[in-house]
Amino acid sequence: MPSFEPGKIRNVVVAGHRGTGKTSLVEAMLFQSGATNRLGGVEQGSTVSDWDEDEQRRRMSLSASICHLEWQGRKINLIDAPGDPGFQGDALAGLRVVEGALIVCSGVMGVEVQTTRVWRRAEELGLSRVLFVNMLDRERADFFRTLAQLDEQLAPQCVAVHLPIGSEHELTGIVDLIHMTAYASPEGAREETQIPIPEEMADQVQEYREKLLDGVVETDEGLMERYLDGQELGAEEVAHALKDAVTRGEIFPVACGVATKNLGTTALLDLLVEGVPSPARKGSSIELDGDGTAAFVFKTIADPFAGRINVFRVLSGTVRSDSQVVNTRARAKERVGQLLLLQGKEHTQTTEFGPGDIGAVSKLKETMTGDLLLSAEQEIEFPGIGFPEPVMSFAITPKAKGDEEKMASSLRRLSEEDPTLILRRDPQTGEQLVSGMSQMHVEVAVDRLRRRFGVDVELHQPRVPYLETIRQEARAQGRYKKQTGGRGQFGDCHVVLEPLEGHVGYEFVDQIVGGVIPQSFRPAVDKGIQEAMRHGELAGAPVQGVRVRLVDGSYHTVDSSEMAFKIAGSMAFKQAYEKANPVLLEPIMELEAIVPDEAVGAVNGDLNSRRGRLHGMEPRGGMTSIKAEVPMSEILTYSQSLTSLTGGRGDYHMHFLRYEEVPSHIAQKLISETKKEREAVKV
Ligand SMILES: Nc1nc2c(ncn2[C@@H]2O[C@H](COP(=O)(O)OP(=O)(O)OP(=O)(O)O)[C@@H](O)[C@H]2O)c(=O)[nH]1
Ligand SMILES: [Mg+2]
Repeated sequence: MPSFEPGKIRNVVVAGHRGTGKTSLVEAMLFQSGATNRLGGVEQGSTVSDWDEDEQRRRMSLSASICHLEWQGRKINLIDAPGDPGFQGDALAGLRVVEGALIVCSGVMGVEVQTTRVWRRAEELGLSRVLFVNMLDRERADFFRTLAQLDEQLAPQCVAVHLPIGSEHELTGIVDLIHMTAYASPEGAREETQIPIPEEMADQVQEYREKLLDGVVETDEGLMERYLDGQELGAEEVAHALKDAVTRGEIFPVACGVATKNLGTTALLDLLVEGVPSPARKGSSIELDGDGTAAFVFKTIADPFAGRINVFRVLSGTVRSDSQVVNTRARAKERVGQLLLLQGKEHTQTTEFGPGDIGAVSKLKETMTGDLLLSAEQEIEFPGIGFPEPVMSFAITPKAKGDEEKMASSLRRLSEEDPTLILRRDPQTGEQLVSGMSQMHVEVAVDRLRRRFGVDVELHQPRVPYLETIRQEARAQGRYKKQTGGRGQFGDCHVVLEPLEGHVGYEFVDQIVGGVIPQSFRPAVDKGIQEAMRHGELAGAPVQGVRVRLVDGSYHTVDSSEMAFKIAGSMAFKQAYEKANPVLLEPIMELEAIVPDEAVGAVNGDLNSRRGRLHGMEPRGGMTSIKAEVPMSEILTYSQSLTSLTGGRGDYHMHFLRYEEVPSHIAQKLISETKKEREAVKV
């Protein structure tokens, strides 16, 4: 494919709720445009964009696919985004680099949770939006009911540009109200063909054409005057004015069809060409400027054959093969070898991508998703993707002993590919944690570990990293003496424990006077104490927030050793600790939940029952943001609860805030559980 000038490119993300037919629609557009010569199906696992083995097995998209086609001499880059909320990272990344969003919804289900979310996101980014009401062949599908919902729930400027001919299983074609023509998809032939507008639809077509014109002329004064004068407006003029209005986000055209029957694609492709602004257009969401080359990497694929592939959007200039770029984050020069044109999993080699285009490159060394590649050092700002924070964590362990390192390195590769999959080792519990956007998100990662890297793993609920600390000063002596035959052991020390501000840190203060413990043995006391602090006596959790003063002691010229003083230190600490009123601390998280207004009562009640403390509510356009502090132990499985409390419409994120004392009745339970565990070990 030759390089396209920016005016002849359209970049579009295909997004929407799960299972609304986005992948099928992309498949149909590729087929109708001649980019492919057969119409694959999701059910057969034969589509261009759901090429990954896990996608085919689950019959759903798990990551964005990059496709392209040519229509009316324009290159349309399509990013087929997954609908499942667990895989939204890719949809968000895609939306960041395009001018238009094609939002697909089902004619049966209408506006769903994810439809609204994608809509809002596209709105925030100032993208042109085209809607497609799909699945009109299904039972109980209704284009007009869906249209009314779009108007009501998304924006009153959603205007039908296509109409269905017939309905449900008797749907036979669509009418294009912009070009005043119609299309049918004859059984067997599969390629959509143009037909005359059925005569019996004349009145309805007239009605909706007028609605469309009303909408369009509202946005254009010149047209408005002539329209009110009763002059006939030409198809081209209308298309032109519509394009302007769509570009400015003043009208959201609603198309329709049946993706699996390749019905509605011709008119849809026309609409994308005419309605979505090209990268060259002033005022489009990503302005191109500057002399040099700049490209933004919005996706990274770990390809089993080609290695790592970075997918980028050219912001300015031309990216050429066999050139050099600078990665601004890694501050490294990267050699661009082969450039790749992606069509799902297929990639063809190519030599350049011009401004505004979307392309890929393999074998860069340092480059990751979110990076900027420049031809030379220059001042350029491009806001990041803003990936959402993961909301669920699991502890992950290999099934086979000895697979730890392999598991860790494979997980690292997966998380490079997917920035919403986060790895972390909890320093306190020592557990390897993996966090993601949903249970399924993490489970898919587990599948991939097995299939791609041959590592079998298990997921567990992570342990809460409790801590222990003291509430008052206490003094104790630790005396270790073993003098039976031969050389003995002797160490003796007195320590005072004091609570440190904020329950954090550890200090060791040497206050020995007169050398009652020789200098050389004092660090051993410190060491012994630190070892004892690793597992507090209450619940075996690490002890923090203690200052230890070493105040007195004695020694024996022959029997004293570092070893003996280490043990004495540990003994002294343990005895003083018991008297220092020790308590258990738990991590408190700061949580923000964004929920539909009608769910606020239920969500607040639930947070209360989780020992949550509410500290603020704010309206967010039909939704309410609830802020609360909640103990981590109570919120490990919050995601499922929030989903059921809000019918899947609630979102939340949280982060660690501070440690706080565990209320005594709960602490008692934890302490007795630990005791039982310890006794079980002893038996
Ligand atoms: N009857 C009918 N079925 C459709 C239509 N479009 C898609 N399907 C079917 O609906 C299911 C979901 O289609 P997909 O194309 O995978 O939907 P998607 O939006 O890409 O799904 P995710 O990427 O997982 O969110 C598949 O079984 C399709 O065959 C349609 O227009 N009519
Ligand atoms: Mg899909």
